[in-house]
Amino acid sequence: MTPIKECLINKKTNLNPIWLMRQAGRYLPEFREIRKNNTNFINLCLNSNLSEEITLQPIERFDFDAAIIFSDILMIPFGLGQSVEFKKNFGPSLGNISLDKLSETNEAIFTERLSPIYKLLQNLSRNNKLIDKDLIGFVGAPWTLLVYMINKVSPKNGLSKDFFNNKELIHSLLTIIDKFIKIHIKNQVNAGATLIQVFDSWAGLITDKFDQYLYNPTLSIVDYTRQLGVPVICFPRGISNYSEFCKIVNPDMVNIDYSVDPKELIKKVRIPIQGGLDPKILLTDKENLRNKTTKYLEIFKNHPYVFNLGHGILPQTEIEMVKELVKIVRDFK
Ligand code: 1CP
Repeated sequence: MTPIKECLINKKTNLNPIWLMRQAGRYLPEFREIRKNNTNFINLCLNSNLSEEITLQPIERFDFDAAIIFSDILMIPFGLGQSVEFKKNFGPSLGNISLDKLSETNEAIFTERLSPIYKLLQNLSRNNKLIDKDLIGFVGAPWTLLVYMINKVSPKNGLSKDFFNNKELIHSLLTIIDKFIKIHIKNQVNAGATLIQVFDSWAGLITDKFDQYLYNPTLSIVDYTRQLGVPVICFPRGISNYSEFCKIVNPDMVNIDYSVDPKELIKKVRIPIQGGLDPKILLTDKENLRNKTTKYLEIFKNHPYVFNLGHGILPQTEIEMVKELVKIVRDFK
């Protein structure tokens, strides 16, 4: 059994397996080299050979315990026929949606559009470099996908004023999103994903109706993934009540962000925990990195814990600091 599964399923402590969110990508020179010649990000995600190479780059450098496929949460809107573009120094930009147009996409069409992602997983699951490692497939959570599909650009400066205006659209979209997230998970599992992570990057923007936007839709995805026999990790970034989330949604593991006090959380939460370290710590110095990393490891000594960050690794992170982080975690006794 892989170290992450030992932790998740057998609740082993002190193993401290490690992988990093966004480990494949922007901070790696070998990624930037490939990206330079592949300016269309969606096409890069749909190139199984290059995606395989990019997925393996951090494994070759740092020997992480899991590979996360090089893809994006916005491949679901793309698969549904909504246009998705990534603009330099701006981020994602999505096209207008109409329910009529979305309803033209059935399971077969969606699966065909995203077939290179499933081919990527099939190839990786046969790759010797991933023996004894997990292969992580992922999806955006319903709320976060709803946000991008309606807001059409990153909500980092807030949701548009009219975001909640069309209740019928929101209701219908959530039904469609639920269906296609499940199809995408099923396809990834059939192609060899051994774990699924659900990224709810904008969960912190939910201020009321938690049942409608956070708990019920996420629970539906978690229950479905479990039925497929694959463990599921949830990352509801920025929410204020992780212990309530764990009680209601009860995923196999929860990834915490860096605003969570880990000492307080383990008093209330029994399920395995992943992550927490502020990615900005990797931009400081080795001594500070050691102190902050060791703090997490000490706190989680008697709790099943997978080392990770409290959000994705930052583009300006130096390779040397990532190497040091892996060493600190592996040497911890
Ligand atoms: O070179 C580039 O400019 C592309 C940068 C990039 C990369 C490397 C984007 C654009 N996506 C990715 C890959 C990616 N995205 C992965 C696989 C690689 C890995 O994890 O190692 C994963 C898991 C994601 C997930 C993702 N995409 C999330 C959830 C995690 C998070 O960071 O919160 C989100 C919100 C996205 C949307 C997205 N993709 C890319 C950008 C710039 C954004 C928007 C972020 C925003 O709204 O501000």
